[in-house]
Order: sequence, then structure tokens, then C-alpha cells
Amino acid sequence: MLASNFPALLADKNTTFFFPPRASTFAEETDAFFLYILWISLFFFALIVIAMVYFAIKFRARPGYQGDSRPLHNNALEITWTVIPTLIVIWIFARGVYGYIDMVTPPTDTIDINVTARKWDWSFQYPNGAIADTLHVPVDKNIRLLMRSEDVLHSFYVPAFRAKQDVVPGRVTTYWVRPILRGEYDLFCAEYCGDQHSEMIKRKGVVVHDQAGYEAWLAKAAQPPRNPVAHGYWLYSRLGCKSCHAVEPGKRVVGPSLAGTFGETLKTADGESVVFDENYVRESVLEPQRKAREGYQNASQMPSFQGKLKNEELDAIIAFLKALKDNPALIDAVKDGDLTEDEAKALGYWTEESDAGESDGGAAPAEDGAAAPDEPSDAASATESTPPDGSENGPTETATAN
Ligand code: HEC
Ligand SMILES: [Cu+2]
Repeated sequence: MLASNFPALLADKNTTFFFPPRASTFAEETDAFFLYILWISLFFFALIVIAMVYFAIKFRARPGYQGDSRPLHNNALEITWTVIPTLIVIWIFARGVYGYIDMVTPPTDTIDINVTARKWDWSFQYPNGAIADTLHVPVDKNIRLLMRSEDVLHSFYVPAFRAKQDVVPGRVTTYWVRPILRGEYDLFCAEYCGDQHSEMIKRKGVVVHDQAGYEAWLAKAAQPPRNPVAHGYWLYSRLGCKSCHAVEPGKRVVGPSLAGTFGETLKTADGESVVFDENYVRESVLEPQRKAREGYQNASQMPSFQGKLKNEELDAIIAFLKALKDNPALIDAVKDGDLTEDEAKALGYWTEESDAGESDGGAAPAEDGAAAPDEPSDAASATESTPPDGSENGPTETATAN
């Protein structure tokens, strides 16, 4: 078992011997530079160790051999072994600075994507308002990420891009990249951010599409399901709720399970009782600390979603939590992975686009009226590239193109 897991631990499939795929313009330069430094270090390591062993043998204490305790001095030798390494180190520094400046200076023609890091999930917001928990970008375009943290220090790291940037609370940090290879890559948080830090590893959390695939994905992602329950699930999986709340009844992740509680009376940390109803959900999402549930006083705090959710989005979350009550079929569909369109349809949580036209105003955040509204069914194939939790670990996979 260990043996079969092992290759997956070594960064990625479709790697070169040392490195993950070279998916950005930084990669070639970074890898080459890494190898130069490696070979320089190996050369000097070998030189020094061989000289050391040679001298240890040559000048060893032995009968009849009289050493000399006076130090020898050789100007030419000393200058050589000072000047050459100094020049090499200066070259490494200068080249490093050159590469660094490139990485912190985004070009002017970028596609800007907002990134929010929170314990313990990522959320990406796209130019058309779409929100997702995975990063989707077109190939051969400059991408700029504007990154914020809602709680602690995180670090955005995609090994295949060879670039990494801290995400700092109270500040916007930027990250830019030009992807050059289509495929799905892993995303890491590279800064220890609490006990579920490893949850921020997203296998295949970065998808590089061709232009058409990106546009199809984007159009589809900007349209949340019309049905309130499916919409609520959609928000739950995209806003990071998923990383702290399970839907299996009674299962504790960071916060309490969200299933099975609707309508129940619960105890708060101050010993009062509250009914888990529409108002309580609303309050819990907007002001989470106001009535902490008993037993969760010391849990990692839930961030407030005040100002981040529209009324109909809150209603959708409420509808979803209501639907979870005594509903094993829905819980089953949701619990590991995605509530797919088909599953939602089968369970009756789907409202067709056409009927929704009459319902007042779409629930899509910042939906561009222009984004062709009636193509979702054939665009569905483009979303296959966001599989539920990298469950497929087959060694045969290579960078998949869309
Ligand atoms: C960082 C982890 C975290 C995230 C992210 C998070 N929550 Fe919470 N949530 C908690 C914790 C911890 C509690 C329990 C303490 C409290 O009531 O404040 C809680 C409580 C709640 C409660 C009250 C549940 C009860 O049984 O008392 C609701 C409802 C809720 N969260 C909904 C959400 C929704 C919806 C989202 C996403 C929009 C979300 N949470 C995101 C950690 C989180
Ligand atoms: Cu993190």
C-alpha cells in the first residue's frame, strides 16, 4: 500500500526526473538555474572532500615522519580560492535578483483574478464574477492574482509554475504567471497555517485550458444553479464552508456538521438555548462569534461573511441546510465530492434555465448579460477538469488537455 502511494508523493506524475511539469515561462529558467547551483555545489563538494582525504593520508602521523607546525602561506593560492568563489557567488546573486524582479513585475496586459485564502481553503473570483475553489486560466496569457487572506498567513504555491507568493492578512499581494502548458496541476499552501494546513493542498487545483475551454468554463461557472438548494450547495462548496463544516450528521471538522440540525434547539457556549432556524443561520454566517455553539468555543474562528453574500445567496444557503435535514440521499450525494447537475436533477433540486427567466432577477453574482446563457449543457465537458477531490491517482495520467 505504501509502495503504491509513494510515487504520488513525489510531486507529480508526468514529471521530469527532478521536476514537476514546466507549465509556466518561469520554469525553464528556474530549473536551469537550480541545476547550475547544484552542479557548482557538487563540484566544490567533490574538490574539497577529495583534497581533504588526500591531505589526511599524505600528511598522516607515522613513524619517521616529522610534520612542520609552521603555517604555510601561498599568496597566489589564497587569492585564487577567494576570488573565484566570490565571483561565482556574485553571479548567483545577480542572476537571482534578475529572476526575482521578473517574478514580481507583472506585465501590463494581465487577466486579473482575485484570490482569497482562508483556513483552510482557496477561493478564486474571476473577471465575470464567477467564483470557484479552483484556479482556471487560459494558456499563453498573462495572469495576475490579487491575493488576500481572511485570517492568517498563507502562501500560494504552484510547483508546476515555479512561483510562490505569501498571502498576508491585511494586505493584497500579487502574483503573476504566464502558463504555457495545458493541464491540471497541484496547488499548495506553503506556509503552515494551522492544524488543517494540509487541507489547502488541492490536487489538480489549477487548470490551464486553451482559450475556448477557458471561456466555456468561465461562462458556466458564472451561473450558479437556479434551484435554491443546488445554489446553496454551490455556495457551500465555493465559499470555503466545506473546509470547516461536514454534511454528515454529527461529524465535526472544525465547526459542527450542518446536517440534521435544522429546527433543533441547540445550546450556546453561554448556556443559553437557540433554535437552529433561518435567523440563526443568518446570524451565524454574518456574525459567527455572536452565539458560539457549546463545545466550539475553542475551535478556530469562523470568518464573517458580512457584506460578501447577497440576500438571495443567504436564502440559498438556508434552503440547502433545510434540505439536508433527514435527507440521506442529498447527504450522500454531497458528502464526498460534488453534487453534479445530474444528481441534483435526480433529487429534484434543479430548476431549468427557462423557468428561471421569469423568476425576478438572476441569482448569479455580477452575471454579464452577455455571457451566452443557453450553452451550459455542452459546456459541461469543460468542467470535467475539476474532478471532486483528486480521487483518481492512476499513474497513467498525464497532463490532460481540454
Ligand atoms: C474557519 C472555519 C469555518 C468556515 C470557513 C465556516 N465556518 Fe461556520 N462555523 C465554524 C465554527 C468553528 C462554528 C461554531 C462556532 C460558532 O458558532 O461560531 C461555526 C458555526 C456555524 C453555524 C452555526 C452551526 C451550529 O450548529 O451552531 C452555521 C450555520 C455556519 N457555521 C455556517 C457556515 C457557512 C454557511 C459557511 C460558509 C459560507 C461557514 N460556516 C464557514 C467554522 C467555520
Ligand atoms: Cu494556508
